[in-house]
Amino acid sequence: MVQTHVSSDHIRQHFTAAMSKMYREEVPAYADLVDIVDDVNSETIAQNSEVRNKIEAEGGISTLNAERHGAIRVGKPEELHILRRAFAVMGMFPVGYYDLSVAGLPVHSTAFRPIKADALAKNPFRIFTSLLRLDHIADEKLRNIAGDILSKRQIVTNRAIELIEQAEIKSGLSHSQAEEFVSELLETFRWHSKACVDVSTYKSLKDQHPLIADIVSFAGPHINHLTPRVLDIDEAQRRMPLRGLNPKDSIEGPPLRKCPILLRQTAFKALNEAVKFADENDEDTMGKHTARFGEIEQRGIALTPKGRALYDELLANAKNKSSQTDTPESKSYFDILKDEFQAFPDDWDVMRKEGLAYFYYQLTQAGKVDANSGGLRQSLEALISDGLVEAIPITYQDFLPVSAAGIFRSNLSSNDEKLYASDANQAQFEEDLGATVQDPFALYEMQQNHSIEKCLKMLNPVGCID
Ligand code: OOG
Ligand code: NI
Repeated sequence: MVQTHVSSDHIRQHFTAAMSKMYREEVPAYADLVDIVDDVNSETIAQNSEVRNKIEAEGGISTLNAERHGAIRVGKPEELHILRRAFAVMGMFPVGYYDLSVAGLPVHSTAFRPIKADALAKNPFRIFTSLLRLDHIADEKLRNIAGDILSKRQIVTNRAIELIEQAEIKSGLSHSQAEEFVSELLETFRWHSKACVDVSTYKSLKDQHPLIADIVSFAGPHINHLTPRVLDIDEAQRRMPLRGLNPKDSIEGPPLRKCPILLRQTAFKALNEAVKFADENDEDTMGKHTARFGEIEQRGIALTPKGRALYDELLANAKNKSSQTDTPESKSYFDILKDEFQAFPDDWDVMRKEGLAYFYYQLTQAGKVDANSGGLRQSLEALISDGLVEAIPITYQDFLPVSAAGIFRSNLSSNDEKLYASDANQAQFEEDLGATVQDPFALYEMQQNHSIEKCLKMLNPVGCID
């Protein structure tokens, strides 16, 4: 009997909704953040018809409301490997390598996400996934203890593994298998209020680095935050304290602009939660662990390597200046950032002509009429200025290492903004992952180039043009 498969997009949608429900139940403060986002989004849509039309075109409010990303931290190569296979069932593939050793964090990361434009449009859910680098634990004895603890755990249920194998062999899952897969996989990301280490081991791991304690002390890689999309991140940041949430000091990423670039994100700081250590039996001896928080994001256009280099330079300047002028009467980080970014053109046309950002090209209504009459011979620029082709910004789908470090830091109660020597090891990461990570720039460039080819082919069915 031929079984019909559900699409990987459908499984991802289902998984996103299930994760959202679980996390709102586990972390009530996160449910409050979602309320703020819902309010800000509906107010923005009501006040701004341009935004309203854009959201409608993107699939309406239910597409808008689905979470955009989450994050987990795994402890050993086998865990990264099996999760890569699990995410593939949902059409999520590793894109980008993030070396967080430069921020003094003992992890390196990738983001599992959909690749194709139509899959991203349906549901762009990404999981930022970090792998612990055991070799970054300086104390040899502790390194061995951590390695031992991790070697004993299995983070994916046996049934989930069977279903992953099924999906790989049969190139998909049936409807009921997909439902079972999502509910089995959810177990991997669930919170465990009972640690699998005793208090003293926890303390030594935490002394080494709080991130190590978070990764090693529990039975699995609990989801540590989810991130919905907000249409006005500055307003949502302002509202957090009014709802009793404690936001991080500043929004990560570029300043507010007319033409948004890359990714702006902020979070409320991680909660101090009760956990029971392995050697504590008495209800009164609950310990504390800080790990889980809620985040919001607002995305802009994807930048080319040239645009990204400019972004990195301006951001580094702003960070340097603000650390030098730390007096009460000095300018705020936000003002310094805004000043620095004056040097980044805030105009789609200029950004496009200077090759700073990626665009998707399509025929305008007039272009379609012309295509039918045939015989055009013009360059892309001429077609744009004649109103036959239009350039639409391509949304950035990835993450930013400096921002990610800021998010990690604010949730590990660490103010260490020092830069450390890079210890990138993408080859090792890919070996552990069992696959290569895709280059985000190459994906955007391919999308842009395909769109140009398609326009030119439609306008010049037989001819060649420059
Ligand atoms: C991941 C932090 C990075 C982001 O949005 O940049 C991240 C973590 O805390 O595990 O999620
Ligand atoms: Ni995040």
